[in-house]
Amino acid sequence: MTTTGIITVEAEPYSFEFSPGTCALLIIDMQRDFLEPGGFGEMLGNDVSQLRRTIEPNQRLLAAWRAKGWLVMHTREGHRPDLGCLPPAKKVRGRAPTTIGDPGPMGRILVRGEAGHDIIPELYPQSGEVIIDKPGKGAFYATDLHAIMQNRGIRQLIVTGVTTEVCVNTTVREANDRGYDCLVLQDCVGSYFPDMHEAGLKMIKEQGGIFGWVTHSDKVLAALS
Ligand code: TIU
Repeated sequence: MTTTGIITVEAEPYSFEFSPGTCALLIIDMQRDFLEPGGFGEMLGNDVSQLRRTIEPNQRLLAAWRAKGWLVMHTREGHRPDLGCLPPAKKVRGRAPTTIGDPGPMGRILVRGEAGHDIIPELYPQSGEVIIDKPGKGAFYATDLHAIMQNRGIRQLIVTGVTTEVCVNTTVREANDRGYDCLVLQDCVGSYFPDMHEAGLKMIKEQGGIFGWVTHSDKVLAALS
């Protein structure tokens, strides 16, 4: 594992600096139900190609991060099979005919252990990588992510995954309030809605980086090489 020196990444609103060993890669909810044709996301009428464009850049970044031997963490949004951690408000929100916990195209929708809840094969976690199962949009709410980061001395996160304005934004805000720095990679995060993607990134980096930093994965790869 490479652990020496400060690494500087060109970013907005200004350079993001991190020390190897205290910065982790956090990949949010790259799950089959959100990304695959025939999954829950597409069933709701969403254009999954908007999310699928993030797969390749995530693969490149993940390979580079793994080659360094640095910490990788993956999250999955979902619920216990008995739905004990599914708030009734979340169950009924949207008034869709099929909702979380119901049988869907790839098993019960967003239920842990079902095929659709799992991470896409292209970015499948390797042994030793952390998997956080989260019941909410934010990765800190009702999970042990904060404890894991504290115990491993992680102070900064490079954040990728889906969707930009929902789970990525919520997680970055939660991280910011807990004192962590987040660098969000614009090509490695995606939304079903391009205008929401743009707004979601802008909200993070405006006002001097009120929630964090934004850049392209090429800038991280350049800094790592
Ligand atoms: N992971 C995540 O963002 N969950 C969502 O429900 N996103 C939507 O954009 N709906």
